[in-house]
Parts: sequence; C-alpha cells; structure tokens
Amino acid sequence: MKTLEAGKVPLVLGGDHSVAAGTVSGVAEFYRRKNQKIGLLWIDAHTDMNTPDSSPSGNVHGMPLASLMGLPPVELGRIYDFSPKVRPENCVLVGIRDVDHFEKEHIRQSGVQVFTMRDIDERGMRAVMEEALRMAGHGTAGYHVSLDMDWIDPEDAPGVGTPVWGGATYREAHLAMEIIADHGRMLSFEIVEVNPVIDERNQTADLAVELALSAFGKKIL
Ligand SMILES: [Mn+2]
Repeated sequence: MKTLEAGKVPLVLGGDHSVAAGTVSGVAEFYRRKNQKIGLLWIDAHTDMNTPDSSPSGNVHGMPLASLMGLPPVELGRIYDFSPKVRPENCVLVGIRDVDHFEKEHIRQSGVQVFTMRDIDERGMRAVMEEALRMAGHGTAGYHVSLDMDWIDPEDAPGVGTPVWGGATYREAHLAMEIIADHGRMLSFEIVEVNPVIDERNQTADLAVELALSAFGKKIL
C-alpha cells in the first residue's frame, strides 16, 4: 500500500501463491478508494480455483484465485470488506494446462477469462497476450500481474512445487513480459512458487529475476 501511495509499482516475491490473496486484495483496495477497478492477469499452469471442499490436496496455494473471486476459503476472501476483488471479465488466466475436476465448475460459475496452453500453441504468445491485456485493462486503472513460475515448462523452470510438462518456453515467457512492459499498464507484479530446495543450480530463481526485469521494461536493444 505504501509503495502504491508513493506512485511506484510494487514487486512481490514468493513463496506460496496464496500470498496473492493478500497482494491482489491490497492493490484492489488502494484503487477502490479512488473509485477505480483493477484487472488481474493470472499467469499459471493451474487455475488456483479450488475451495477447501474441492481440493484433492488441501494445499492453500491452489485456492487464492477462488478466494479473490468470492468463493471459499472465506477467511482469505475477508481481507478488506468487498468481494469479488476483481470483476470476472477483468480476471484473465494465461497458460493453463492442469485443472482439477471441481475447479472446472468454479471457472464456469465465476465467469473468469481463460487462455490455455492450447490457445498459446494455436494462436501464438503475442496474439494471446494482446487479447489478455485488453480484457484485463478494459474499464480498469490497469492490472496486477501474478506470475507463477510453474507456468514455464519444467525444462526451463524445474524449481517449483507442482511442475507440469508442456509450459511456456524460455523465450515465450520473456516475450509475454516484454509485451506487458510495452503496454505500460501494470500496477503491481508478483513472482511466486520459486522453491530453492528443488531448483537446479538456481536456474528457476535466475529466470524469475530475468522475467521481472523484462516485465519492468528491460529490452534486448
Ligand atoms: Mn499458482
């Protein structure tokens, strides 16, 4: 909140993706006080829309987006007294490739926008990102970007808790961040799920730093 009040773009490093229940709530509250909405770009292999009842594992890092959209766990959703934190038409998921059975129903009910890995395969990263940013930015002050490192293929990012094959490549990931920087409407940024214990030669953490630099505007030339 202090960073936003200073007119700067917060960078949050995780850790468990459940941190997003706090970061997104805080950013949404800051703009709500100015009578503005925010968008949310959720870049992840998973949809993180489980509830305590639907989750096969019970892991809270699979639930933050559910709480932000007004579903249980209500304890997370109660951070600031409004819900949902982001309008579903401005909540855009990118890179999805692993969804639990009951999560599919939550996605349909909530009305969030989803681009799966198939969309990226068929249409290319550029087309998908342009459309995703347009949706997240429509009628909002801008958007929070929540980047789960398991979005990237385990070949390039092995140090995550729940790796899934078939993710974004090293270059696709940079391109997506570069497009976000070009648009200039990112309000806040977080990178999560880097796990140094299972990382290989710090590869995933190093890539996370590179991607943050690209998202904040570092260019090749
Ligand atoms: Mn996640």
